[in-house]
Amino acid sequence: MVSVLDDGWLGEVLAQVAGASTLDALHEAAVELTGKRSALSAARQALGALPPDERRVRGQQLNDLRAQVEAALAERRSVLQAAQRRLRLAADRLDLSEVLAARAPRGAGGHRCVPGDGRWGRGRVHLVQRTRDELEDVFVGMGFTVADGPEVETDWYNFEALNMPPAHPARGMFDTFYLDVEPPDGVLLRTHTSPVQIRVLQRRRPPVYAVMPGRCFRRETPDARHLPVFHQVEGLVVDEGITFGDLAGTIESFTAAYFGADIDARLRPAFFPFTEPSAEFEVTCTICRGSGCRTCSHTGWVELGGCGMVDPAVLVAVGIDPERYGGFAFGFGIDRCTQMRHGIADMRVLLDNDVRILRQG
Ligand code: FA5
Repeated sequence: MVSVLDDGWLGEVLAQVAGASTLDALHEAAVELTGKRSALSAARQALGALPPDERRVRGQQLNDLRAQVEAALAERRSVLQAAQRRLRLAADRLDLSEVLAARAPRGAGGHRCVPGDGRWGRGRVHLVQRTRDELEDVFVGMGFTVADGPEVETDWYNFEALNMPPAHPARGMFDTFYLDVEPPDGVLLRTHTSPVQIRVLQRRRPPVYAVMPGRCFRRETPDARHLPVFHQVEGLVVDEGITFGDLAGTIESFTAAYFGADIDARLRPAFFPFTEPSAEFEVTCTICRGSGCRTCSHTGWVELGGCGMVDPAVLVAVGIDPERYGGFAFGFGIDRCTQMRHGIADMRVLLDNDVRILRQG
């Protein structure tokens, strides 16, 4: 090999670096070219024997050479690392269509059903998601817009702005998951979609006609009609001259559009701190057709949601003049709607991953 300070040395070294085809080979080249036993290090050690002037000039040349070699090594390293990352990503790629094809059941004639032949798909929309989409369509058809809000909420949005100050007894209606962050008990998983009413009213001025679907969380033991994680669709109308008749008419139109005309629905007086007057909205239990069963706790009716006229205190909390504007709000359980529409006796099956449920999506 030529000596470090010969003309051809740097060219040879750069070619060696460029020729390293793996990170291991590059590491070996780096040790050989810049390590303690390298020609560069030997040349630096030999500087001591030179007269001071010559030592300074040679020293500077050696520094420049080392810098160029190290830069070439670094550049080659990043090229090889990028190539290695690409290979790893390609190797880790999941081909889900193959998995589905391999697991596809055999059709009546013994042949494998293939994705896309109508008997086996690449995945389905879950029934609850489908219900959510259908409910959105119904309300969009009635002139509502769709909005959403965060699942992690502050106490103010979930309770206070909805007329439930700390220690208000109505908070007991909502068994809440609090998050362990500051301030204590100040951040929670929303227990209903009603806080999105507040967020919408902070963003928009009346007239407001909006629905707000989303996931909610409550510390509840699952049973035939309850899950700890479930979905609601909130509705909010704020405009001039809104009456309870508008609320009742909206719910009636929604029931007819979503469940069909032959299901009975009724409003029963109820209490919510953020609406006055308030009502619960129920439909005939579709499992027993009203005769009474375990699903409806033998009442013949299943509650789908709560509703009422927006309490003036809520409008004041977001700076809207309650003398001029009024409105109504409602919150339905999407899982409950799914349950009643599809005759599901126990809501827990929606979480079971039973293919008989999943295939209906
Ligand atoms: C509320 O959550 C109120 N925010 C509704 C409301 C909105 C009233 C606007 C007035 C104005 P409630 O806790 O009753 O109300 O729940 C409403 C619906 O959500 C219930 O009727 C039910 O359909 C559904 N729901 C409530 N908890 C669960 C649960 N654990 N599992 C499944 N669905 C549930």
